[in-house]
Amino acid sequence: MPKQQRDEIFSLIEQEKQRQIEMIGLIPSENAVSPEVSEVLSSCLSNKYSEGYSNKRYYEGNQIIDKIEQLAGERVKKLFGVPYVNVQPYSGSPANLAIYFALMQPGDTLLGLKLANGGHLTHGHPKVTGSGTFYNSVQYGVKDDARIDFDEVRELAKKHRPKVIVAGNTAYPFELDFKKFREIADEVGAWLVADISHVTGLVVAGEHLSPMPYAHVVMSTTHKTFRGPRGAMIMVTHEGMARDEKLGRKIDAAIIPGLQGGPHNATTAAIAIAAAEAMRPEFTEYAKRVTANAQALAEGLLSRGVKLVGGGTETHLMVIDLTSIGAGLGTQVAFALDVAGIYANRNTVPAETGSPFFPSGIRIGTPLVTTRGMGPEEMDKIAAWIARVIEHTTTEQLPKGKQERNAFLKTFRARAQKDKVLLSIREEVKDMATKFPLFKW
Ligand code: DSN
Repeated sequence: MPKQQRDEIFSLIEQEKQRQIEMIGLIPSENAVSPEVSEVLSSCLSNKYSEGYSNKRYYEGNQIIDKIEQLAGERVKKLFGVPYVNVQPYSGSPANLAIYFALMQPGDTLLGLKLANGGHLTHGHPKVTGSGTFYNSVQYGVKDDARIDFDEVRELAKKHRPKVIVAGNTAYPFELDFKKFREIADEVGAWLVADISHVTGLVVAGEHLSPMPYAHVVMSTTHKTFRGPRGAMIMVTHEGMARDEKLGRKIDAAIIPGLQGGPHNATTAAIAIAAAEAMRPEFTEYAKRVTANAQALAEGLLSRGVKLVGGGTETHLMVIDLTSIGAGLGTQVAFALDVAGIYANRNTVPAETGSPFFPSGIRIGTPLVTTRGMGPEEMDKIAAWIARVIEHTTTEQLPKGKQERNAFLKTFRARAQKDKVLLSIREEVKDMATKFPLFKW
């Protein structure tokens, strides 16, 4: 390969690494993997095709891959105390689709949490998603206190008789009550699917209620608080097996031939590594520090007058609510934070008065900063920087019309990139962030 072409991509990777080291990452679905997970991901395993399952492959030469996949499966089953797991899903979205494919017919009813209230696109977001168009999607929401409205869940379940109820989220700061979901699922004969992608690490450490005694099927991505490679796993719990002993085989068939081709074997091996890491006492300590840091970050923000959806957090994440300052300010604040060295993502809030592109919230969380070894003292500093950025960049309200908004954003971005206050915060952030390596137990 010509050196220049090689260097082009390797220098960009180096720049991205430097960006990650110098900045503070608060996107709650991101993390940094251990050197071992990283090494396995770049191994020769990705050279191999292995469609099928152990001892039943469609390609030869899979003697070793079989052992790797079995090892990954055994470790995950042991970690979560479940009788079945499939570690082949490419990521959370295809994994959720595979579960629906196994449990429902097109047109059957799916009940999930609204995207704007903290749910995920694949939980039946209407019109634009597969889950919202292949199935009859009905969506529940949250109450004024930003907690799930279980009266509404029950009412909708009784009215629409869903085949599947999804208990899961991506921007919901409170613990999910799987027991209540299961009671409702039983009342209408629905399957209960728990999507614990965000909180898997917390579940392992006992920092979040486990869905295993309640849900029939549990899905998790493997790269968020679980801190493994980008991938996913689908578990069938004893509850699921009791209801349908062939459920595992149905999930397998939904993955391949249903929706996927060859599994990503390097990812499978990295899941085996991550599962072993999650069995260590250091991981439990890590997950406890994630929630303690989230508490410290929330307190630091609240004490500086920054409002949070639901008034706080019980997990690793929280959503800053800018509504009281002005509708739709999330986009400009997220951009300004990025200039200041802190990256997060704009997000809708439950009582949204902005729009999906100009929402009024910022979603933040502590999995990555905790992996880097930061603690409550650093969380307070981060809260102070966020509060300064919000105060500094929300003096102007967002204009009303679409064109006016886009024009405003363009000039806002140009100004922010040269803004002295934001750039001086960026230096302070860099000074602190570079003291913490990307991965530290
Ligand atoms: N994109 C993930 C998240 O940020 O929560 C969910 O798919």
